[in-house]
Amino acid sequence: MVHLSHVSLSPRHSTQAKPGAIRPATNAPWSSSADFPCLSSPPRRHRALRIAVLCVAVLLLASTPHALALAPSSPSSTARVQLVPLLTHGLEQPVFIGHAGDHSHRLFILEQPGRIRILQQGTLQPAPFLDIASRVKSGGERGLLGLAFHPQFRNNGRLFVNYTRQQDGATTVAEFRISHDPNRALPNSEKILLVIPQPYANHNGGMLAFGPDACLYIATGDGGAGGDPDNRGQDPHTLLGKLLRIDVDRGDRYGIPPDNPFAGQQTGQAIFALGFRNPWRFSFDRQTGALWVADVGQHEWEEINMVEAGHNYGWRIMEGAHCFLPAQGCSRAGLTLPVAEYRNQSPHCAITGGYVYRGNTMPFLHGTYVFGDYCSGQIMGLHEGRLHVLATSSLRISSFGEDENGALYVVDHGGGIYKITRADSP
Ligand SMILES: [Ca+2]
Repeated sequence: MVHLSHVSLSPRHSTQAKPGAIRPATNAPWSSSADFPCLSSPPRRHRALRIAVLCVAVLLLASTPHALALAPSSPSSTARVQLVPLLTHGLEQPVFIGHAGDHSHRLFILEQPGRIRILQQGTLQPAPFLDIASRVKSGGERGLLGLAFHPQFRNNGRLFVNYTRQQDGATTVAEFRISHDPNRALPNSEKILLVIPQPYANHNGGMLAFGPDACLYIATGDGGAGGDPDNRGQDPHTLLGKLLRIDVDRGDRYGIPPDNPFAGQQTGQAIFALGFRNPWRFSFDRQTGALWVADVGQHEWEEINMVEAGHNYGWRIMEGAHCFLPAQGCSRAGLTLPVAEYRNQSPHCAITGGYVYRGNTMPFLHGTYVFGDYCSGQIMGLHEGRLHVLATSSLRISSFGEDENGALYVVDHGGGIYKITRADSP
């Protein structure tokens, strides 16, 4: 159970947009591009903080190469977390939870078969927010996998999903819009932005999130099978095995931010970073803007990366901080190593990326990257280069999520939603 050293409480960062009610679709001009374009580069404060955080990470990596492996709970810890159940039935294979940033304090839950559900004031709404199950091929690593609300959602009603499409299993990123009823999106409003054919059923990535630059980031897996047989993670001409970055406020379907690493080239313009195997979940630190990507490993290592534009995170040359192909003596030139890793031996099997905690009820957890493992059910934290076990559970952790206040939630693939609280909370 948890034992984290106390850390100082930093000022909370407000992610709130300007006040105002949710506008029904018929009254909204859908003209967000004029007020909130995807920036060509991140805001300066985010960039400066990201560089500072990265420097710390690099120093830790350089000075303590063996500190990466999972450490036991710190004996100096003075605080613990617990999981408080919010929902334990009524959901089918939930794989994500998040908020719309619209001050409504609703939580939106993705059901893998193809529905978005709303948890409002503690009650699961019976009618889905969106039901596209007939368009989704679900099962295994396929299904409705990602959801992101436009940064100006409360004004423009635009949301984005990532799903495996029914007819051929291709990864599909599509936009939908809300209806007159703020608790219902319009199934027929679908606008498909991006279709990426999948050579195999597994490793579909799936996460979507807007960065502090208002660009939409998309995680893709390496296409599947095992060992990335076609070396897609390293191939800059395919969108598989990458983190992508697009501008949903420009272009016909989307635009390419001009500072994307391959923006001026024939292919791969949407690529932001490469060398991933199956980056199932990633997140932005709401205070610093740092981009944390958890990449699911092959047979040995689960890894956490701090991601920067144009960097290569190694797969399939490396698995975590270790050579994969070749198994020994690989060249690390030009590769960026993870900031942390742990072995995926039993009971662990696959990392589920989480969030840097920025809520205001657990100061001891402030600044800790909270994540978990799908098979072991352990909730873990990375803070100042050390890994800690924060809590143990029997959950199959499919995702984490944040609410508008920065509180963290755990999603149990078996059908539950849990809030992370202090162990001494009622
Ligand atoms: Ca890697």
